[in-house]
This record gives sequence, structure tokens and C-alpha cells, in this order.
Amino acid sequence: MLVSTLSRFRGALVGAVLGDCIGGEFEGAEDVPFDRVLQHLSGLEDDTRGDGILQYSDDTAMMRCVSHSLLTRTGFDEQDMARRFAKEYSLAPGRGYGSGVVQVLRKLASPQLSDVFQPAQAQFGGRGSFGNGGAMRAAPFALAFKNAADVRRYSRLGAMLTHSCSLGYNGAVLQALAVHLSLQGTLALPQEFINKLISEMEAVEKDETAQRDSKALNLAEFPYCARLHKVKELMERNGASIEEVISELGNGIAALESVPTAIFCVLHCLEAREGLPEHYGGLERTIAYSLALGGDTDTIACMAGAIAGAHYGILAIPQSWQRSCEGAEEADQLAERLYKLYHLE
Ligand code: 8NA
Ligand code: MG
Ligand code: MG
Repeated sequence: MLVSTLSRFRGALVGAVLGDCIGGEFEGAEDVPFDRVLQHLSGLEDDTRGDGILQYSDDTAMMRCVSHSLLTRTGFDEQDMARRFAKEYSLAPGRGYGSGVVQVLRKLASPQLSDVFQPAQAQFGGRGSFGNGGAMRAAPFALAFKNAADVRRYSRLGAMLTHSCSLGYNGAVLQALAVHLSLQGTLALPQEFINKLISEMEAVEKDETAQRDSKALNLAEFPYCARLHKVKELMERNGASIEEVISELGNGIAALESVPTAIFCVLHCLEAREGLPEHYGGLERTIAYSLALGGDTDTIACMAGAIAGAHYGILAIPQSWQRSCEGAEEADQLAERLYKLYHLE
């Protein structure tokens, strides 16, 4: 079926919000059997439960800020984006932010602050955060900028407002590039999709700082490339167990332990899978499968939801799921506005 570009844009942001809202149920859980996931998902079809029953968390809260900032400034403006993050946090601090990032968000609220990248650089003894908080909000960069170089550049800077460790901001670059490729329909050829991501990340991880950070953290020399090669291996194995996926890719709050995992979820669910209902389309499978991995489920489902939503488009997302999630309607409107920005020449 032909999916229009506008439908892909709407699918990307709505898919992300759904992943966050629906995934919140299992955040931090260790073992999530498929029947619990399916029970949770079938509950969304119950019309008596009311609209927006599932609330969004930090992932969507910050993604809204990114979208509003890119739209209002018609491009990337670090001061404006930083102010929005700080304001959003002060208005709704209880959205499940990471324990470190709240210090950055408090400092960003200070009117005396001149360098908005400085608070992030002071985190974790000057090493900066490698959490997935930059990646979870990266999708709108792929909707605002047309060419890959801009997507790379601005998703990196946008993440650096809170995550100055290269493992943190490079996770955001990878997530934004995955959405960028998916919007172009590249997931129709999964091997090409993963190979392109690997070659993009080879260029990104050549950077001196990236090399130094991975050494300091005792990681492989090109850590994201190494994980993406594992994604490829798991795809070729075609039938990897949940346990293998968790042990080889991770399901944690570090960007390295969750962005490649989200990409794997999307690729794995391009086909029907055992344990998931036959009537599910690819987007439903992707979200269900992300939840079954446990760990940082809201964020992994949010990132996988953005990539999958860009592939399948808005029409593939069940209405009842959209109605159940706070912020889904606004995300749809923001995506439409970003579509216009993207097409501004
Ligand atoms: P962050 O920047 O606070 O990082 C998350 C955590 O990762 C930190 O609190 C540390 O424990 C650890 N960490 C990151 N960098 C380093 C480092 N250089 N050295 C040692 N430890 C480090 O927050 P974030 O914005 O990256 O958020 C990541 C995740 O946390 C998101 O999935 C988000 O949803 C959130 N989260 C919230 C809850 C909750 O309470 N609801 C639970 C889990 C995760
Ligand atoms: Mg969250
Ligand atoms: Mg999370």
C-alpha cells in the first residue's frame, strides 16, 4: 500500500506518543509475558474507559517542546528549546524524568544562564549523561529537516542541551536518522535500512570525542556500529528469543542500551510474529513487542513507535489506541505543521 508523506509524518509523532503512553505501564518491569502485554492492549479497545486515560511521560513532554521550538523559530534555536524544556519541567515535574536530568532542567530555568549547554556538561563529574533522554525526543528533528546532514547536526545539538556525553547525543543522532530513513520509505528494504544506518554511524563515531568516551566507558571502539551489527545478526537469525535480544542489545535507560533495541523491534515486527495476534498490523506488533522486552518500556516503545509510525503511516494506527493516549491528538497536529516546515524551500 502506498503511504503518503504526510501520513508518515503524522504516524511518526503519533506512534511515538502511543509508545510512551502505552509503554509506561511496564516501565522498569523485568519480565513481561506476552499475555500481560496483550491484556493491556486489549483494554485500550474498551470505550467505557474514557479518552486520554494513559498519560504521557518525560519522553512526550520533551518531544512537544522540541516540536514547538522548531516550529516557532522555523529552525533550531538552542536558547528557545532550552527555555521550553525548563518551563515544561517546572510546570509538570512529575512526568518521570531521569534522576540526573532534573538538575540540568532546574539550571536551565535560571535567567542568568548565558551558555545553555553548560549545565549538561557539568553532569556526572563532567562526563555528561549517556541516558536515552536525548534520543527519546529526537524524532521531530527528522520531520523538520530534509537532508541527512541537518538531521544529524541539529538532533545532536538538541540532545546536547541535556546530554553532553557522546553516547547520549549519538543515540539521539541514530534515532533521528532512523526516523529520517523511515519517512523516505527505506524500511521497505530492511537490509538497506540497517546498512545505511551502520555507514552513517561509522562516520559519526569516527569523531575524536566519541572515541575517547567509548574508551573511558570500556566500550567497543564504535559502540553504536557494533550494536547495529548485532541487530543485523539477530535479524538474520530470524527467531531470536526475547532473552537473547535483551542480553545482546539491552533494554535499559542508557541510549546505547535502548536505541539499537528500538530499531530491532521495528525490523523484527515487519513480519507476523508468534505470540502476537494475527489481526495486528506492523505498528501494533512493534509496540507490543517493545513492551514485552521490559526495562525502559516507555522510551523503547516511544522510539520504536516513531520509526514504525513513519513507515506504516497514521492510517495504520488504531483509533482506539489514539483516543486512549494523552497528547496523541496534539502530536498529530504538530506533525502536520512540521510537514509544512519540511516542505518550505
Ligand atoms: P538522565 O540524564 O538522568 O540519565 C538517566 C540515568 O542514567 C541517570 O540517572 C544515571 O543513573 C545514569 N547515567 C547517565 N549518564 C551517566 C554517567 N555518565 N555516569 C553514570 N551514570 C549515568 O536521564 P534521561 O533524560 O537520559 O532519562 C533516561 C530515562 O530515565 C528515560 O527513559 C526516562 O523515562 C527516565 N526514567 C524514568 C523513570 C521513572 O521514574 N518514571 C524510570 C526509569 C527511567
Ligand atoms: Mg518516560
Ligand atoms: Mg523511560
